[in-house]
Parts: sequence; C-alpha cells; structure tokens
Amino acid sequence: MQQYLDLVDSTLAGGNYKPNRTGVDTISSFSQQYTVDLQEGFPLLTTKDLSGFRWNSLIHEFKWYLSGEEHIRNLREETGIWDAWADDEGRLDTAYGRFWRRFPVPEEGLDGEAWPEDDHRWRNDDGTFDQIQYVIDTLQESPNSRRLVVSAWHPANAAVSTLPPCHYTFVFNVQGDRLNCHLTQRSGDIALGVPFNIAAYSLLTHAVAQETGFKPGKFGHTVVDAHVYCGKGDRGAWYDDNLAELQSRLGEVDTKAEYLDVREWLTETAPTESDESDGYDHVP
Ligand code: UFP
Repeated sequence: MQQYLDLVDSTLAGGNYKPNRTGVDTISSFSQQYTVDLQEGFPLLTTKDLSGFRWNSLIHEFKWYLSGEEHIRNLREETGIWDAWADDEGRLDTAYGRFWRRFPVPEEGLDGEAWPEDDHRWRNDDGTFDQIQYVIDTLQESPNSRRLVVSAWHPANAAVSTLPPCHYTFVFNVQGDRLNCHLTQRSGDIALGVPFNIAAYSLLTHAVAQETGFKPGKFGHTVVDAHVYCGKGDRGAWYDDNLAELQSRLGEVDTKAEYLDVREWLTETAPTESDESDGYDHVP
C-alpha cells in the first residue's frame, strides 16, 4: 500500500528525535494523515506479515472490542495479545470496546439531556451508553448526520490507565452510497502497531457498512504522534539495523534538544520486506 510507505517516509523524513516514557527512543512526526479507498481492496499490508496467528489475533481482538467486554477471560482463550495488561482475573483498565458499547454516564444524567429516561434507546441496563448501536441506528435513520462519533476516551479513565486508548475516536461519514470512516490516533508506532490499526478499522468500516446497507468507502487516518522506535532493544529489528548510523550520530549531539531534524541522516531507512518482530505483543 503506497500510502503506508509514504507514511513511513514522511514520519522519518520530517521526524524529530524524541525520547519517551518507554525508554526506547523514537523518531517522531506530528499529525500524519492518509486516506485509502476500500473499494480498491483491503489494506492488509505486505511489508509486514499479518497472516496466520496475527490475522487470527486481529479478528478476535476486533470481535472482543465489539462485544464490549471489560475483561479478557474469553479473549485470552484465542490470543495472548492483551495478557500483559490484565490482572489474574482478566480485568484490564484499557477501555476500547467497553467504552464503545458502555460509555459511563453519571447516574443523575448529564445537564441539559433527557438522559436518563427509562426508555432511552441507547441506554444499557446498567445506565451506560451504547455508542455502536447509536451509530448503526443513526446511519439508517439520518445517514447524512455529521455526528456519527464513537469515542473510547474517558478523561477519568485515561488519566490513570496503564495504557490509555491509542486509537481513541472514530467518525463515520456517508458520501452517496459509500460509508467512510476516519480514525484519530493520539500515538502510533508506525512499524508495529499501525499496520494492525489500519486493518482493524478497515474491517470495522466493512462490518458497519454491511450492517447498515452502505458500500464501504474510504478509510481516513490521522496519527497525531507518529513514530518509529529507534533505540536499542528487541522491539523490531529493522529500524535498529537501519538506524544504527542515526543512533551513533545522535550520541554525539544534545539528545535533550526538543526538536532535532534528522532528515539528512535518513536516506535508506524505509522498511522494505519483512519486519522480524511479532507485532502487537511488542507494543510497549
Ligand atoms: N500503539 C500503537 N497502536 C495501538 C496501541 C499502541 O501504535 O493500537 F495500542 C503504540 C503507540 C505507542 C505505544 O508507541 O503503543 C503507546 O505508548 P503511549 O501510551 O506512551 O503513547
């Protein structure tokens, strides 16, 4: 997918050296954006092996999101990708599907809302709000709506979560008979996480289009902090190799500089064939 190669290229070319909480440093760029037309095919990248158990993990994670479960007791039977983030009971504080399907609402409701009426359509029995059902119903009843937003970001959760949602909000948008989806991601590891994120949200667009009678249209993606890890470590082989020279040069300069233009050092660094890493389980 050319858009992905361009994303890698522009993240690296326009990137700045940026240390971060993980201890493995990054080359980071602000607000990278691309759009892919799902009519032209499914954007499952070939620069990284996303087949076999990785595709299997992706499908089960996707179904888990849609289930709204706040635990991984069922998911971990199928894939171990979330095991590290959960406790022994399978509970975890990262909220994707949980907030998609059961966004918390104060018991007394929100000021200025009819909430909580007993017969509220998208109200779950526990008083939470089902954003996915809202989007599906509204797409059928008011397809031109510009309010088809789903958010996984809850400030009170995000402030304390060990891994606040990376892909935290998406918006559906109808154009003609096509359903488009735009994802905003606050933080994206271009080599490891993002290829999965592209596939998962393309799948979501297909699924919601099928459910609501539209044809899949485009997938648009904004990555606010788009980065490639370049520090030493076991997280992905290719950038360590390719950026070895960069690292040695960074050692010579003031790495605390807020913005460091690395463009001239990065000439041969776009990933080519395989990324040796396992994928999700290496996401810091
Ligand atoms: N990350 C992704 N995609 C995901 C996910 C995580 O790229 O779906 F869950 C990466 C982004 C970043 C790290 O490198 O994981 C999360 O760290 P932080 O919370 O500090 O942004």
